[in-house]
Amino acid sequence: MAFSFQDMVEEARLSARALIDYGEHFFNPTVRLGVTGLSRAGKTVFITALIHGLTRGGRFPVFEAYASGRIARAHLAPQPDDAVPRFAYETHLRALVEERHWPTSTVDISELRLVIDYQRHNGADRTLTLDIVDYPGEWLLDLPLLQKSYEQWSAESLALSREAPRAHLAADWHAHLGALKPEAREDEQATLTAAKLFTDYLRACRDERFAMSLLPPGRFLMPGNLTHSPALTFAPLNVPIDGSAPDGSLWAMMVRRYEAYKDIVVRPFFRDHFARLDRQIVLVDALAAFNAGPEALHDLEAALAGILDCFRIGRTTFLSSLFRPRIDRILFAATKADHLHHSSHDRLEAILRRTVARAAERAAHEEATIDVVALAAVRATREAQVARGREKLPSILGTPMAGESANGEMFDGETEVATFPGDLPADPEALFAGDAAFRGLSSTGQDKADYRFLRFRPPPLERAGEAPPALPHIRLDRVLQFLIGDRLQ
Ligand SMILES: Nc1nc2c(ncn2[C@@H]2O[C@H](COP(=O)(O)OP(=O)(O)OP(=O)(O)O)[C@@H](O)[C@H]2O)c(=O)[nH]1
Ligand SMILES: [Mg+2]
Repeated sequence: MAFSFQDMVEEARLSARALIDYGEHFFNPTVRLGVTGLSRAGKTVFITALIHGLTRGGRFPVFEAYASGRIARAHLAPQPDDAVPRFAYETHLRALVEERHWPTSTVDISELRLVIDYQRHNGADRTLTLDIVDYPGEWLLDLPLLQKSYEQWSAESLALSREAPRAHLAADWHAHLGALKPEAREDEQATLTAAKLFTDYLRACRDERFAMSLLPPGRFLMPGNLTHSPALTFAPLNVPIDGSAPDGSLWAMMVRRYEAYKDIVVRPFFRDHFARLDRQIVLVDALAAFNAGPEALHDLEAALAGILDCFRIGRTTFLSSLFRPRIDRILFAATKADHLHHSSHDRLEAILRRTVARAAERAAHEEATIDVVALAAVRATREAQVARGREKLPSILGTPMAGESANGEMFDGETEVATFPGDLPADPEALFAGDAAFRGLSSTGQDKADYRFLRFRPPPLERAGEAPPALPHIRLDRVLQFLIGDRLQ
């Protein structure tokens, strides 16, 4: 592989940063835990519940250090990185506990430091610092761009946009693209229109009816302070993969901006955040894909493969073997399992395992250990058996959010109802058997879809005296055991 001057500079910066981190970690053992997932996957709720559980006494029987009483105390410490926003834990917790509302959507990276005082198995007192970094999964899916030329990226994006259900959503953009001549003189207005139509198409794909996952470049849908900047104003063109752009052409302008996107957005993210992580949890909203249909599930599979590739790209892109990205444990977690009866939790886990299987096999020879889990960071439902005729159906009880509807009934956000969420298949392959494997919102109405998961409000909590109430969860302790259990021996 050829390395450019830029790669060398990048490598030097990475190494310097890694040296500083190494020095700090030597005196003060630290785990940097990355929490990621696509938009609405459940990152904010997960981190809030995790911190709350560790600092205020959650019920974690499977988290050994905690259950055996070896953790004396866990407390928040000042956020260490001056340039990264602090994770607004207190605000998010208040929303959940006091108001029974889910936290508002977050679009940027944020970070929080938790310090855990514990006793080793041999009796010695120790401290582990846990830095938790919340960042959008969309940023991660940008990393593969580092290895792609503009022409390659254009060809891949175009091929993807011609598949169902994307082709329909891309019609306006395709029509505009058909009239563009890549070799013609550069033209700001044509570029602006192309970028806008391309972004509209990406946004339409994200709608809950389609729930597509693979939508790079990530910042097009969450531009933040780069809104309208040239680095975000480009789009794919119909150009040959091995062609090169004539000087002064529209094509050359797109290439320049695509490269600027990599320089301004992708490389700094890699260097300042991704390369510094030790452990990673990837949250996945599989239920949103079941709601939408088989295409959404296939897209999710491709996105997860892309995410797993990122961990490899990190290892092969940069020169040094000494300061390579060091993530050694990756957990894929299907969130919101409280929407299912517990009899289906293992099935959800099996489906997620199947979804990441192919990509995980390829990654098997890498240093990272990979696992999957189905969890609910905050359990919003209870379980009950509801009689229907002679049958007893395993149901879940919860308060649907105001505005949710099912079977023609609109909910007010106050009334608790029992729903029968439907069974997931015992054999995950059943869901992957082609585009007719199950019916989702992308091809049929709400009433005919095979899965329809309602959104519930956070649960009412019982207070015992002054102590803050514990948040109910599903398998959060298993997650903790996998992610940091070995560092608390
Ligand atoms: N029932 C249930 N719903 C959840 C849970 N976690 C998240 N949700 C739902 O998913 C939505 C998104 O959760 P967030 O934690 O805000 O997701 P996020 O990944 O931080 O989303 P962005 O900040 O928009 O990227 C919430 O508003 C809830 O409706 C859970 O454990 N149980
Ligand atoms: Mg968030």
